[in-house]
Amino acid sequence: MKALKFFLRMWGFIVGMVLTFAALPVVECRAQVDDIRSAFIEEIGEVDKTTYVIGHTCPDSDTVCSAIAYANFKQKLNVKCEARISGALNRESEFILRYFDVPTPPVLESAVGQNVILVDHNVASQAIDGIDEANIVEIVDHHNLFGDIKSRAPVFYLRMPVGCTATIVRMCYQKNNVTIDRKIAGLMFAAILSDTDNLRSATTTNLDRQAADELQKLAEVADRTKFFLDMEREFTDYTGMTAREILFTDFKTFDAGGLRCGYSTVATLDATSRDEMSSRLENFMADNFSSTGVEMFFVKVHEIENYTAKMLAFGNGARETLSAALNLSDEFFLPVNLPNKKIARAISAILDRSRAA
Ligand SMILES: [Mn+2]
Repeated sequence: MKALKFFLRMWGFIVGMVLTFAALPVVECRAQVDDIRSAFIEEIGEVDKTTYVIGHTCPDSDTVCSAIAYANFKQKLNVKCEARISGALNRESEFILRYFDVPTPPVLESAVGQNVILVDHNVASQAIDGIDEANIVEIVDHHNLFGDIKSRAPVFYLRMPVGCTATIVRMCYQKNNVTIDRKIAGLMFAAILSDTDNLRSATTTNLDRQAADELQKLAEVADRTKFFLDMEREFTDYTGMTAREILFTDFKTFDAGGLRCGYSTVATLDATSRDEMSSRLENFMADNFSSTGVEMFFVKVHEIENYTAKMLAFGNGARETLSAALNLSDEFFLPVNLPNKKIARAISAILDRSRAA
């Protein structure tokens, strides 16, 4: 009897909590979004002007798809919004838009004097030209805070530590009871798979998984992994590109231990193409390393099917540095594809230490 009473009491409590927390954010979030936005737009006197939703430069699929999906969300709340891109789409994004039959948004050359909502970035160096002279209305992002973007008035800033901006955008639809159309669901689904490497990256959260599950159903995609591999087949198609072009497609530099280092990521489809690509890049570097402009050059050639990677290192002491940084065997094989940031940090730590010694 006592147990039953306790059970009923707990049950009532749980139902009460669920109802409260399910209902509250819907009402509050909607009020917050609309109030903050209209107050800001009124303050800058541009109620009738279109706001452009735009992602970072060198657009990837999350940046493009989240811009389209968030613009669509705002349109459904009767806000004058349109998606824009900062430049040419990569092959993966082209595949996604083609697959779901969504037109490519126009390019926005300059943000000067425009009302903009930034998605998938929060640093000026990744934003389109003229961001300092734009009216930033909102930021929706999932990256570390760097804080060098300045706004002219208080902005609605939605930032969550999840694997993909599209996961946050999907939450906005959900919290505001806005229905998601099949095509838009497809874009967000694809963006999540792209940013989280098919839900396998270390950045993947349960929210990303839940979002991907729901969006997959709405998008009517039967097989998640098959769709992901079809999408990546386009992305890893380096046909017609020189080894140099491949090395500089996804390339960043960083300084550590007084040395200028380069870091490149190359994606391949399976273990065979990973090894072929590694040999090709090694052959190229044997003759051309000196023309890359860095003192150490690290390359991660990962493969998408089993999520492994092979590391390459070029330059004086680069192999020893990498070996110490990642505790690697001679083949420089990574049984699980590690995040680039983690690898770069480990390399930096070794170089800084050896300089200090
Ligand atoms: Mn992203």
